[in-house]
Parts: sequence; structure tokens; C-alpha cells
Amino acid sequence: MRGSLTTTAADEGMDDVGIDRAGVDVAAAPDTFAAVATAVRAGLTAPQKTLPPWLLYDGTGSALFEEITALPEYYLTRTERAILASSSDEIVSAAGLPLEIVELGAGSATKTSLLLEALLARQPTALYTPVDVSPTALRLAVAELRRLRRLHVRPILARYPDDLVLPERTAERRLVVFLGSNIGNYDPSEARALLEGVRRRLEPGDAFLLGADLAKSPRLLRPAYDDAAGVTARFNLNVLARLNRELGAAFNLDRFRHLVKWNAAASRVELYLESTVAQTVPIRALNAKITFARGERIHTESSYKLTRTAQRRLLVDAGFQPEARWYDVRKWFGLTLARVPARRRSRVGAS
Ligand code: AVI
Repeated sequence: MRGSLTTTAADEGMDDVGIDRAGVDVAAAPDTFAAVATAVRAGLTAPQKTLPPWLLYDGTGSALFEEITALPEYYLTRTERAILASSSDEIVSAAGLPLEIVELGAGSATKTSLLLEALLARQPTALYTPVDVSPTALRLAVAELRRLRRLHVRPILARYPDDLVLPERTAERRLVVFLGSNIGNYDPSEARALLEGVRRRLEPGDAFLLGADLAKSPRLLRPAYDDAAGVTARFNLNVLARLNRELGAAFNLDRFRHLVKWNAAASRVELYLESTVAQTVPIRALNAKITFARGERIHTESSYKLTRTAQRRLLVDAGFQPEARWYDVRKWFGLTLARVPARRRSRVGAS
């Protein structure tokens, strides 16, 4: 998830075998001021005030999210890592060797290194293409993988899948991985469009690995998004600090509180910022003043929790054929491997 940038392939300075020593070309990242301003104006003038979740991930937000992944309440990251630790060899073998891996929303690639190590145990070299909207995340991924000497890393700074142009393939098969339950931050129609976009960029026989949190009791979900140490609250409130900095807004963070709701009908956790007083907040760059009633909320993020059947349906609706699944012992989190089917021959004009 997380993106408003446009594509910049960052593959200059690659060693023959190894990692892009020059790192990621940050200077080529476009200014996102217009994207931020447009999204904030639309979101804060709507009847239900909203801010798009990608705004949560500026430098501070990304660092806070890394902290979240290590919280005792936030079981998602460590559960997915445990599945990868025990099943990476099976996963890459099931995807079909020889293989290259593309990762959407790669982040720091710490979990993916488990898949890459399993792959390098099965083939002499491999290409890994991390795709992310954050140059910082791509630099971290490059640094994390420097130790895997037989791995070629070709980072791409891009919003996916819209602006994603995949490089020439180097192996018979591609495996696109989308981990971390990032899919859960998209509404169902957006999630389907995203997966369809990925499928269209692949060839028949290529594979897709989806890591997604599973539906479970709100008693377990709520603390994961409302931790005792208040890290998720700071992560959520940081979006207002971002608007102060980037748009000259005058949000007083002490006048908003982090709020978590479980929406059973939609099967999603919802994050809000609730105004604790009646107030008007000027936003200089928008030449606007936003009025809040006491108790009025800004919806900042949704995190969908799909059942196993709903995850399967999502993949099938996007044109994939689910083939295999791996879970943790508690069945809290699932990794599903799906295949791009052979293209059906068109009957139009067939004799
Ligand atoms: C990135 N994404 C999968 C996280 C989630 O669990 O939905 C974002 C997050 N927001 C608050 N905590 C974690």
C-alpha cells in the first residue's frame, strides 16, 4: 500500500552479481505536495471526514509503523514471519523453479529475506525486485539483502500496480509477493482492482503470494490497533503533524484522540482521529478552515480481516487460481499461493 509517487526505475549502478551499490535514486522522486493537497481538501470537506491511509507513511509514520510491528499486541508481523520461517522452501518450490521474485510494498524486506534464502538454496542466483513508494524503505531493503551475495536486487520506486513497469524477466517464472496484510488496507473494490492489475502484468504460469490477516474476534483485534504503549495512537496522530508541516495547517494534536472501532458488518478495524472539542483548524496551503464538532471523527484507515473463503474469492475474482495455503498454528494469518491461469482461447472467429 502507501503510495502517491510515480515510477522511477532505480537500476543504475547495479553490480553484475549483487546489489545496486548506488542505492535508490531519491532525487528522481516527484514532489507529492499536489497529491497531498488534493487528497486532504477532498477528504476533510466530505460529510464523513477522511484522510487516505497512505498519508500515514511519511518518514516519522514509517518509523512508527516499524515500531508497531514489534509490539506485543501486533501479532501480524511475527505470525507471518513464523510461517515464512517454517514454509519458505515449500512456498518457492510450489511456485515453480527457477524463479524470480517481485515484491509489492517491500518495506525493509526482512521477512522476504526468508523466501530469498530458500530460493538461493535451490538455484545459483536470483533476481529480487522490491517495489515501494518509499525510497527509505527501498534503501533499507538493499542494506538488509547485501549479505546475500548471489542475489541481484533491482529496486523500483513506484506506485503499484498503476505505475509499475516490470523489467525484462530473467527466469522462467515470476513470483509476485504481497505480504504484511497490506491488502487489508484497501476497500474490497480497490483490492480487487489492485490484484487484477498485478495479474495483468504477469504471464500464465506465474505465481502470486498473498499474506493476509484472517478474521478473528475483535477482542484480539482491538489491542493490535490500540496498544498499551500508545505507539499506534502516535502513528495515527502523526498524520495531523504531517499536515501542519506540509500544508501549513494548525492542528493541535492534544485536541484529537486516537479511536479504534470494529465494524462487524464490513469485517474491518477502523481507525479514527476524534476531535475532543469543537474547533476550527486553518490549513494555509489550501486557503481553507475546517470546522470540527466535539466528537467528530476523521476516518484515517481501515484494516479488513477476511475469512479464508473471502480471501480465496478475492483471488478468484481477480483472475487467479489459488493453489496452496500456509497458516500459523492458531490460523490467525494465512499465506496463499495462486497461479495465473493459461489464457482462454477466444471463441470469437473460431471455426
Ligand atoms: C500496513 N498495514 C497492514 C497495517 C495494518 O495492520 O492494517 C497498518 C496499521 N495501522 C495501524 N497499525 C497497523
